[in-house]
Amino acid sequence: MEPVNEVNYMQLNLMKNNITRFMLAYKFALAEVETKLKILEEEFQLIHEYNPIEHIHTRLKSPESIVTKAQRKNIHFSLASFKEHMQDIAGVRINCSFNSDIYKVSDMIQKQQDIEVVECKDYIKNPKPNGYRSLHLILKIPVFMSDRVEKVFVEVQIRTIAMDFWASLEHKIFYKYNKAVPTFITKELKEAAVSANELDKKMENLHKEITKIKQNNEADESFSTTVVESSTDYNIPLKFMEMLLEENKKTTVKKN
Ligand code: 0O2
Repeated sequence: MEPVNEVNYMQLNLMKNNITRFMLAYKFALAEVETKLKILEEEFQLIHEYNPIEHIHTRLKSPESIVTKAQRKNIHFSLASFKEHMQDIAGVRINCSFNSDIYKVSDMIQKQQDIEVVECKDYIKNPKPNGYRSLHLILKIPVFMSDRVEKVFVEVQIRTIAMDFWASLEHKIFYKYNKAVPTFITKELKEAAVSANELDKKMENLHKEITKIKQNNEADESFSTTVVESSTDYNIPLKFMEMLLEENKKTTVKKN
């Protein structure tokens, strides 16, 4: 009996090591994507004085969820098969403030040369029948380890805060609910998704208007000059100075 137990123990240890190495590749891929996003965030902020990313959330699918999904999708039970057929073991969710930010962030990710974009599903242009809206990217990321380079899938979901609010609650409401959902509930849920979309549009319009106003103010301020008169500072905007120059020109012409 002794040797058999020993073999079982060794086999168990080997299996444990294999699972740990398998999961580590995804953990490292997530860390790589997170670092890439942080770099983009910081650089974009520096150049444009604006950050299109509100929040980044990463998650590693648990071994239990991997097994459940494999059973649900009829995926062969082996690590190699999970690696080939499961694209969301590593998942990143990016929340953006506005719709246009989603595409900016997606473009920045897709332009990275070491990232292979396997698939792009645009559920914003083509929402799911239940109202779900989000941009999904399936990426392949090279993970450099001590003895090998492994390319692993990472699923990136990019959406606005309003889309995320809807999706998180929808997920919570229907999680593990496999029975038929009453029609009035699906109808109301879809209406809620439409409202979230309206809110997104409204907030983005407000953002555009304020940006325009800010830019005009900045233009005025950047060319303004300060005049000190009787120890009081006056900020003279560019338009005011142009007007004075114009008046000055006219009076000079008249005199001549
Ligand atoms: P979980 O628990 O979030 O991981 P796949 O199931 O990934 O093999 P599919 O369904 O074609 O293939 O992929 P899709 O449509 O891109 O969906 C992948 C993930 O997007 C889901 O993962 C959800 O996280 C999210 N998602 C898709 N549709 C909906 C939806 O209607 N409502 C909500 N709340 N989330 C959605 P999982 O594994 O289904 O779930």
